[in-house]
Amino acid sequence: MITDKTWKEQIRDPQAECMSEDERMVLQGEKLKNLVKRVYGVVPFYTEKMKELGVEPGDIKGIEDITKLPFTTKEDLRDNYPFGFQAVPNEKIVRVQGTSGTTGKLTVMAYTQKDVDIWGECVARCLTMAGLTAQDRIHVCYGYGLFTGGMGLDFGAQKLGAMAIPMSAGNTKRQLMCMEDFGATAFACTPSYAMHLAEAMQEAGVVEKMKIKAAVCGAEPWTVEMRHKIEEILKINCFDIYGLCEISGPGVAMDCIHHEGLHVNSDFFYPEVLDPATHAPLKDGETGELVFTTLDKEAVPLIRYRTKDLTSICHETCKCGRTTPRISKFKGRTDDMKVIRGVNVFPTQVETALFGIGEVIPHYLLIIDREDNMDVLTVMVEVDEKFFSDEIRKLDALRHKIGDVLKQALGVSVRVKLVEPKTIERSEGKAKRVIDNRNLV
Ligand code: DLL
Repeated sequence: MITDKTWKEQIRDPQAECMSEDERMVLQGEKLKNLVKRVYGVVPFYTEKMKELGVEPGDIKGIEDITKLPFTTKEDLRDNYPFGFQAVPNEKIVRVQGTSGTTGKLTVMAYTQKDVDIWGECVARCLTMAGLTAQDRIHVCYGYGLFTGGMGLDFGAQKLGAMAIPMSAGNTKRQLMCMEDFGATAFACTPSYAMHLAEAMQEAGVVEKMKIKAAVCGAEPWTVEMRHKIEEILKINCFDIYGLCEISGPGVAMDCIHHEGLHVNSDFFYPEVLDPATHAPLKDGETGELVFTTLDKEAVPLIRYRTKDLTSICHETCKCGRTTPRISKFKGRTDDMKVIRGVNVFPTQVETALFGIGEVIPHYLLIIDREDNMDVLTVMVEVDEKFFSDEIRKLDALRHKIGDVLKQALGVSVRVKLVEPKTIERSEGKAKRVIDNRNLV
């Protein structure tokens, strides 16, 4: 759906984003050789791992040699917390950002000025992909602070020459007031918060007053159905932006107006999709774990970082003209996937199924318990105000209908708990979709 009549495809750096596959591989190969030389003998982790594998910097002659190199995991970063992977002297570091894992210590990443510049450039490419230019005013409601969302979008807006409005998360009423008063033309936040903002604008009757034409949403998995819903309410175009703190932050990849996968800024970040169990490279279209090598990063370069995100890759040229490899919308993470009575379940499957049911709204929560040694999945679902009824019979029928749809979609039976509109907590950052009580037992 291209809702903006003045829409015109723009590419910020055609040389980088539209180069041939061969040219890109040569560039990536040169950068990889240089990267290995930069870390070998400097970052003890890589020196030791390469010695263990019997690989020396001279063995890396091109990008195809990447498979000779060791992997890096989140656990490795934790073991070297906070700055054990640093590859440059302290005086070159200009900032740190972090990610708050659900368990254990933070993952902290340092940046040189060049790292920040490249990060901003990647986000600027993404914003251009969303049709934005220096004329635009970008309302950023990702959190500022250690989380990379706020600063990342800010750096990108600045590079583009657009106006960054650094709102950070929270206080929805104030967000709407500033969006309207400052004439914001785009906003950036998590998809779950975008949905909440869309509903809030609708309720306040201010949709028509807004100048918003695009939203740049990411940081958590979301479905195409959720994108359509936000686009429909606000009559805008929504885009899916991906990134992770370890690799830089938002802007590692984003989908263009054709929404046929997220374009990876692969002149800076080399993507591989591997079988999570065997680590064998997968063919285009096959789903596996996304692994990234940061080709240019100076402060904390990472080799073959295992993201745990599940996706597939496509190397065909996109309708937009970009030749950058595209990764499919994320299904979830290897550690997001819940195994319920032997069946693999992702929260996004529940989201897709719920969008097919007219009477509910896409706010949901999965609760997993163990009763008599059996996994029990309860899905809490909000009923749309229009359909909420005092009649037990009607609600019972709806509950059964949702239960049948979910069983069909997931392959396991589900207990459905209907709740009144606005009962499930709205998140201002990443939404919490699952409570797994089984670990507590
Ligand atoms: O979430 C960076 C970011 C900020 C991306 C703002 C987009 C927008 P972390 O906190 O390190 O960084 O979390 C990274 O979030 O490995 C994915 O599991 C998930 N994630 C990020 N973007 C998407 C997306 C930021 N578009 C982790 N779709 C990643 C699905 C996403 N999952």
